[in-house]
Amino acid sequence: MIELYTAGTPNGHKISIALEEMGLPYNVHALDLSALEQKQPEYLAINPNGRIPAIIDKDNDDFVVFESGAILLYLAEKTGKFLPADPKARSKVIQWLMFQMGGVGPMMGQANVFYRYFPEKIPAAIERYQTKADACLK
Ligand SMILES: N[C@@H](CCC(=O)N[C@@H](CS)C(=O)NCC(=O)O)C(=O)O
Repeated sequence: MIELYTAGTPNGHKISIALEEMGLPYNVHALDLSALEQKQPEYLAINPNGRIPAIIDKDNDDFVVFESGAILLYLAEKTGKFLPADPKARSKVIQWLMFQMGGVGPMMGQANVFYRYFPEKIPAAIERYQTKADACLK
């Protein structure tokens, strides 16, 4: 059984979708990010970066994985799904994963923060990250 520590955000959804598509059973531990449950010592023992998502694989010596890209790779290796053995096909999957993890994800995250949550409205920051996120997707 996989224990999934998550919240209703894009990085959380990535892992829920993967677990569903792979047909793996899992228990959800929903963290309240606004209550900073992700920064509590019990959770930092699972993910020292204090962010969701993270998993514990109870069927593999309680192995812990954090970082959504690392979790996707781990689950793909575990199930033999979505990560081909052929080097070229495997490389293509990893290229798109790196594209999402290193480009689209962080830029959209910053765009969201500056557009929705940051206490001040800073037009230059909003413009910069919206443009960067858009550029990643064009
Ligand atoms: N690179 C990390 C990013 C994780 C991340 O930013 N998670 C957000 C939710 S999508 C979070 O936990 N935010 C709460 C916080 O930063 O305290 C991953 O891909 O897992």
